[in-house]
Amino acid sequence: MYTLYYSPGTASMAVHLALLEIGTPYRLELVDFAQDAQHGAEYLRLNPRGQVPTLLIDGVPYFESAALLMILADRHPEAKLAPSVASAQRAAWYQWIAFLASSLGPVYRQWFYPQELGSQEHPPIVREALRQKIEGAWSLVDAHLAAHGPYLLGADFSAADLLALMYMRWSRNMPRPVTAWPALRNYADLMRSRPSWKRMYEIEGLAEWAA
Ligand SMILES: N[C@@H](CCC(=O)N[C@@H](CS)C(=O)NCC(=O)O)C(=O)O
Repeated sequence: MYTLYYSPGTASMAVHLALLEIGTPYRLELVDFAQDAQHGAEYLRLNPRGQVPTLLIDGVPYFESAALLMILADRHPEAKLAPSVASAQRAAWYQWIAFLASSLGPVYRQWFYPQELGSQEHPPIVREALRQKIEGAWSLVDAHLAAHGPYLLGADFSAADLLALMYMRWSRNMPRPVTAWPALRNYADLMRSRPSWKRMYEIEGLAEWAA
């Protein structure tokens, strides 16, 4: 049994999508950012980073969205969220998950949390550097999809695409949203047509960037 500690539209989104794709029973626990619940003693016992997501698996808490996607994919091979172990596709799957989690995750975090770099608002030079890093990563993905799409692994959808979808959504109010790149635009549309996306929007009460 799974319990997902989440906040709407945040890094818990990819894990929520994976649970819906799998079709396994799960419970949702809202972590109320308005009440700073992510820093409360009770939640910090589950996730010492004070962040979402946290996934309880049979009562044991785990964190980091990319890791949670890989754990769920391995626990539910029938959902085909990961290619078979030792296949060439599996190697590419690790590559894309690691690329997204390391090249986009921390930089988005810096973009959205300037106080962690010491100011309430980034000085223009820092914001520009972060913008370039994010757009550089998306340009790489766009070129890959244009040559080898429609999914990150080619013909087959996988959990790597759920991680990409979450990060794509976060670009919606940035200077260059992913929909400004042609292949990324098609990819976003393809991913947003999945039933799991529509269901997650209903459950989390989201509206912006629905389709
Ligand atoms: N690397 C982490 C990042 C998690 C993260 O930054 N979560 C944000 C929401 S997107 C959060 O919990 N923010 C609340 C806070 O830091 O106070 C992951 O991918 O799980």
